[in-house]
Amino acid sequence: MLTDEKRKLELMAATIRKTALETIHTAGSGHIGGSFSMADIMAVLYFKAMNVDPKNPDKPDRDRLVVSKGHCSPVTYATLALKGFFPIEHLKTFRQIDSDLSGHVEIHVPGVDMSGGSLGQGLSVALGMAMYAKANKIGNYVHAIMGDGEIQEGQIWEAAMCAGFYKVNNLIAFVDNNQIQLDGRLTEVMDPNPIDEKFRAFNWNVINVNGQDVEEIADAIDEAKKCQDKPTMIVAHTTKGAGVSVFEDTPRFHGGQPTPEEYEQAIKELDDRIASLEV
Ligand SMILES: Cc1ncc(C[n+]2csc(CCOP(=O)(O)OP(=O)(O)O)c2C)c(N)n1
Repeated sequence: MLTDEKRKLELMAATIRKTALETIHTAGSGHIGGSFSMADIMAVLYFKAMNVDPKNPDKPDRDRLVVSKGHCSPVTYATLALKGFFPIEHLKTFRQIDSDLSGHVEIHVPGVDMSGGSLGQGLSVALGMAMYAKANKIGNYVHAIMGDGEIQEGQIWEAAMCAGFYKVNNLIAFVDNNQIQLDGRLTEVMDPNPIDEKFRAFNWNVINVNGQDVEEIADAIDEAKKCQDKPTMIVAHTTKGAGVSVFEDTPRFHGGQPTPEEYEQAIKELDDRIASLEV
């Protein structure tokens, strides 16, 4: 990847984080930790990899993304707004009564391909979309992003078995492996690691990446598209709350809110990062 492209994607990831945090702050609620850990994946998907058109959000041959960890609506809505699916100003209505931007991703928001919130269902939905696309020779890719706590759900493994058996190679999934779920650390609750070996056993093409490295993420997606006979699982090794020191690897920021001082510090860190990446 050219240095300038990498810088632009990093700038986008930092801008997505800041926009998501401001959105949560205005609402007074929302999930910071899991939004921040997947921000780099979102930057690469929407600003490099995915064939989508904000002016024509329903075009039939578009690539799809199922945000299976549907509580991460802040990062999803921030990304879609920055991409131009709806005005950034609209984010101020997040989680307000009568707003379409609710706390979990909703399909009626322009650019959203599937509603989420009840964890464990997204891989099955993405698999269905991918199989439909293959059967109808649409030629697009279907992506899904799951949490590492989420994959404790049994339905994930039924979809994993089916996708591997039927060689659904237009399915590109991610696990945001940030090691923290709602109740604390995976190792204290029920650890699904090693995730790569499990998906490999289900006949998936598995790629491990640093999920905070836009170049590694982009390379893995390119590699996934070359694989002709398997679905791809990109195990993204991430840090919950990545990008702001006070949020990083801290279970409290799964759904908890920063103090006013922590918020100011977070915005300052993100502003500094953005300034360092702007030319
Ligand atoms: C079926 C279901 N059970 C429980 C919840 C409540 N819940 C919301 S987020 C969450 C933790 C998810 O952890 P993880 O998948 O690791 O997400 P991340 O850390 O990336 O935010 C839980 C249990 C839910 N949304 N759906």
